[in-house]
Amino acid sequence: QAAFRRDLARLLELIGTGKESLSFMKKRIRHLAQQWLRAARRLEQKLAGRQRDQKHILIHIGFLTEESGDVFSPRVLKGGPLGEMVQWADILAALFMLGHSLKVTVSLKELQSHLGVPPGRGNCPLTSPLPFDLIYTDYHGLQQMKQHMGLSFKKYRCRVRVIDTFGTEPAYNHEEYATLRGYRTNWGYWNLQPTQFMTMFPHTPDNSFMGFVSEELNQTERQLIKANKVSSMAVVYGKEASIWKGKEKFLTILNKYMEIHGTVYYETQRPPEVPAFVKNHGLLPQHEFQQLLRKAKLFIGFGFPYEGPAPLEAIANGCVFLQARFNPPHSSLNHEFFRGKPTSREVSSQHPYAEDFIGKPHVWTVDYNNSEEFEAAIKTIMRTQVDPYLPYEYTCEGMLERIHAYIQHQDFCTPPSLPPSPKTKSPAMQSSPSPLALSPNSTHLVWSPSAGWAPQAWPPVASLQVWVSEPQHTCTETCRRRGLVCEPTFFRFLNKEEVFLQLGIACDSTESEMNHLYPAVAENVRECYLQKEPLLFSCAGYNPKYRRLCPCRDFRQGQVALCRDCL
Ligand code: U2F
Repeated sequence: QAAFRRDLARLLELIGTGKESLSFMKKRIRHLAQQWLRAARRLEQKLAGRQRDQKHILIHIGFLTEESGDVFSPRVLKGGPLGEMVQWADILAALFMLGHSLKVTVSLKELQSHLGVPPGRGNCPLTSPLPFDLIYTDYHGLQQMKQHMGLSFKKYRCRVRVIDTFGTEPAYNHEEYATLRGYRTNWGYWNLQPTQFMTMFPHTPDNSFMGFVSEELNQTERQLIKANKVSSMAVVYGKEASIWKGKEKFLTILNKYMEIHGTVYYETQRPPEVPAFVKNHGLLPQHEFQQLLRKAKLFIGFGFPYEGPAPLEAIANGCVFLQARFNPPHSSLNHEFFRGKPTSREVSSQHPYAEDFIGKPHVWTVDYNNSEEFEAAIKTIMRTQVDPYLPYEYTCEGMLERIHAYIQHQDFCTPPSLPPSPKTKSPAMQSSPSPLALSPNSTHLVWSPSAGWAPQAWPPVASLQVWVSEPQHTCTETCRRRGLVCEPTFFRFLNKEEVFLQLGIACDSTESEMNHLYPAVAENVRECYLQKEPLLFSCAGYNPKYRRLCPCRDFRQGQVALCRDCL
């Protein structure tokens, strides 16, 4: 049984020393310790003594190893990316607070010793069983494990969880398909279950949403913030000088109304990209940056960095976040930053989570090419009262709850249960009767109580709804429009010939093929397609030729990763 921890001191010892990145993470953990403790107590009460097994967990942070170049650590104090370290610090804290037994490594040597690979032996199978139930790592770490575990990597890869900031779509993950269809990238084709990849924001339901946390405020702090807000104070998002390049036009407009603050790293002199009218504080320690946000009214983004933690922190501290809409959206197909990343996701603004999950009055997404719209937004924001806001999924309790549920229920090592069937065509294409039934208003399918079969599924199948997409929509979008979320683990229940019939779709022929858009129907030619390869079940992707069959589910308010009965 795993027991919730009562302090974080032992974790700080486990993390080790010798790198700026590790010091940053430890400082963060120390600073948020009380918040983690309170959250753990609340979750403990909520779970009311439920059985939770203690797992042996290895956390191997590959991007911080010398062997992968460790380009991040030397830039921690120089304005380099901190988002990844924020997330790893929070993952460590959450796993520790939940009471699991942890080993943490940031070097190849330590990795080998924990895995039981004798030094210098390299690419051989492990001689004894892997001593970990779970391994949290990143793409760099995955590569290192593959190189040093030999054939054991294949055997144990179901225990791996990959922390993957921007996400990996199924089409890029499946080696053969990615190679055949041009989805091959530097990072993809690991043939993992797509939900083994864990993202920083809920970018795509094809991956699991891991997240991070932001500081929470108590009632007194909220009141203080409201009383001390300076309605004419703006902070610019971006600690690297390059972000400010070419932004004079916007800064000049903004400067007409507000005092502009920045936290841009510099060595001795003001960076030339930052105009003289800006009050630059230099790169601040994280807690001082939060203090600055508490006073400011506006946090303004100029397009980069994409999808970082800072806008959530700003909104949590009562700022309005103003950002640019990207039209056309940025993606791996048209933007250097995303090129080679294993996703075709279209990024519609600097921070799509802020835009879609939070929105007005906290978030304004406007067309920066239109100076009037930009200026009008600033004027309205200055007059608008907003309260500090933090979505539940970014609180410590929300993160603990989510990771607890994943650890209890996600099992990639046991094959999923399928309906009993006398003749099996392929694991993805069963010939048994459909366990689904038409909803009372005949718009979609739901799990039929008379199916006489209750699969060991998580999320539980009672939350399933099957909808047919419009030709120009992904399953992610199809579910979203119905107030639901796409649930890829349910695809296996609707990948059946009979389901087309139940949905009133006429099929002149039915083929089973590898295609990340299947199951789907090409309506004009009345051809139906089933998915042949379960690893390619995907919420992402569309083609105007097809209407897709989409598995949707409900979700808990403020915790999109979990369905209502998922805890
Ligand atoms: C993102 O990385 P960044 O580090 O650029 O993300 P930010 O949103 O700027 O925030 C990272 C943290 O930096 C902190 C702030 C955030 O938690 O509290 N900070 C600070 O300590 N001192 C300051 O003066 C200002 C901010 C993203 F997270 C990465 O995944 C991406 O790789 C990167 C590029 O898109 O953007």
